[in-house]
Amino acid sequence: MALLEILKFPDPRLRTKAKPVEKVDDELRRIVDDMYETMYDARGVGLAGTQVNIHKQIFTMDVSEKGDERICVLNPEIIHKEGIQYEAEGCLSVGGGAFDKVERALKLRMRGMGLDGKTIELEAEGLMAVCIQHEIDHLNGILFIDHLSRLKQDRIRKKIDKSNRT
Ligand code: GNR
Ligand code: NI
Repeated sequence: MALLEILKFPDPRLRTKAKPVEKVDDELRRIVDDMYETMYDARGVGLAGTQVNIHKQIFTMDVSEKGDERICVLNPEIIHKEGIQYEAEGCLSVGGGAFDKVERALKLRMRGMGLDGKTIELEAEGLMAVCIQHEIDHLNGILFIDHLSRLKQDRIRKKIDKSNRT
C-alpha cells in the first residue's frame, strides 16, 4: 500500500472529468487500497480519484464514528434527490482553512458499481449524502468552493496565495 499525493487547489488537474471504470482488476483494487490509506491518513471522510490524479470514476468514503465502515463506489450516479440541507464543508484539496456552508440535497438515492463488479444502490442522508454529492462533484471537476459566492471564493484564493508565498 502507498500514500498518494493529494492535489491542491488551484491545481488545474482537479478540473479533469473522470472516465467510467470498465473493469475491476488487481490494478484497480490496488488504487482503491491506496485511496483508503490516503483518506484515513489525511483524516478525510471521503476521497475521489480526481484528488489523487486518478481520473477514473471512483470514490472512497467512511463517515462512521469509529472509522471502520468503508464504502467504495465505482461509476456513481445520483438517481433521486430530495429536500435541501445547508451544512459546512471542507475539502482535502482546498487549503486556506476554507470551510463553508453549501446547499445540497438532504436525501438521495445513488447507484453505482461495487468492487465485486455488482450494481450497488444505496440511500443516504445527512453527512453521508453531503459526502456523496461532494465526491461526485470532484469526479466532474467541481470543488465545493465553486458553490460559494464570488466574494467568498476570492477570500479563499487570497488566503491560499498568501500561504503559498510564505
Ligand atoms: O474530510 C472531508 N470532510 C467533509 C466535511 C464536510 C463535507 C464534505 C467533506 S469531504 C472531506 C474530504 C474531501 O475533501 N473529500 O473530497
Ligand atoms: Ni473534497
